[in-house]
Amino acid sequence: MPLKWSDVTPKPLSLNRRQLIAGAATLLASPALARIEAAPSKYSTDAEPNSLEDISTYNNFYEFGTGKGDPAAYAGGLTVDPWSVVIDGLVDKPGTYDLADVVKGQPLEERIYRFRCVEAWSMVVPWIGFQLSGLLERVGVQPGATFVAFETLLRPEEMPGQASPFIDWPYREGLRLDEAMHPLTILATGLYGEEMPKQNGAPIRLVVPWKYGFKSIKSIVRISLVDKMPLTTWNMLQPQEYGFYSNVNPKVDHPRWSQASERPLGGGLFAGRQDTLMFNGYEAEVASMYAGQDLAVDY
Ligand SMILES: Nc1nc2c(c(=O)[nH]1)N[C@H]1C(S)=C(S)[C@@H](COP(=O)(O)O)O[C@H]1N2
Ligand SMILES: [Mo]
Repeated sequence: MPLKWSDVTPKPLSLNRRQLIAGAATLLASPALARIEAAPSKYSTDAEPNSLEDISTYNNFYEFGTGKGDPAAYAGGLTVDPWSVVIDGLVDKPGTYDLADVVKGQPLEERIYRFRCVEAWSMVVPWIGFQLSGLLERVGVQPGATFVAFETLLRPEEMPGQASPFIDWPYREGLRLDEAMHPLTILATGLYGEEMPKQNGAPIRLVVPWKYGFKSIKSIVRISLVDKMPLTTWNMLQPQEYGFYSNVNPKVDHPRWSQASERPLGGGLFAGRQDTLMFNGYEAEVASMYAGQDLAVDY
């Protein structure tokens, strides 16, 4: 019987949740992006989730700066309602969809996933979301499509980090179609039973738990079905360091550091490192997709 988030919620959460709700002026007017009663999923890990404090104050979201505290400090000014997502390319029903329309009819679940950043820290997050496959089926993927490309919002007025030319904005990511259709791949609209904190990628972000964190693109405004491997932000910046696949793999080191172990966040001063698991612990579910590929080459 998997633990529910409410059973394991650490103390500091109650305060933070109240602050979040108080700050979420859009909560009442917007569609039900997160529900406390979202069904728990059989895909959840039984690891104990990190606190909301950890999850929402130590972030990578370069649109708001490169410091781990920058997203929590500066994402508050991001307008997430109204929000629309362009779905285009090789689909039967291309269009500009209102967020409510993207979410409509997709069964929201709570999915507790371990999240492993390429920088060798990890945390466990109780996401609220739905399978990307459900949305792709609804818009109708055409036979020629082989990859899915994603883009984040480009809005320098609200995203101060976009003033930096270091990244060729907007942030982009991609998945092979079979990866996108995998039941572990979700679009998340919340966490800890509430709407997504802006610093975590409100109002809708990808979560791909067997890949390094940077594949899980935040604040998505475009999903394109394409027939070629798309450009991705970190691969464009440092192709020798960040490949297209970026599957969590303790046996394939980053050129500048080992990927064999990780530091779980929030474990306190005396928490040790732990071994990183192949595919971040999701090997039984996903390894077959890479049969016949050399994962040291396709990193
Ligand atoms: N648009 C966008 N998405 C992004 C990033 C980013 O800088 N911009 N950072 C990525 C990286 S490196 C990580 S580790 C995760 C962090 O997600 P979290 O802050 O919710 O833990 O988001 C990923 N998605
Ligand atoms: Mo990351």
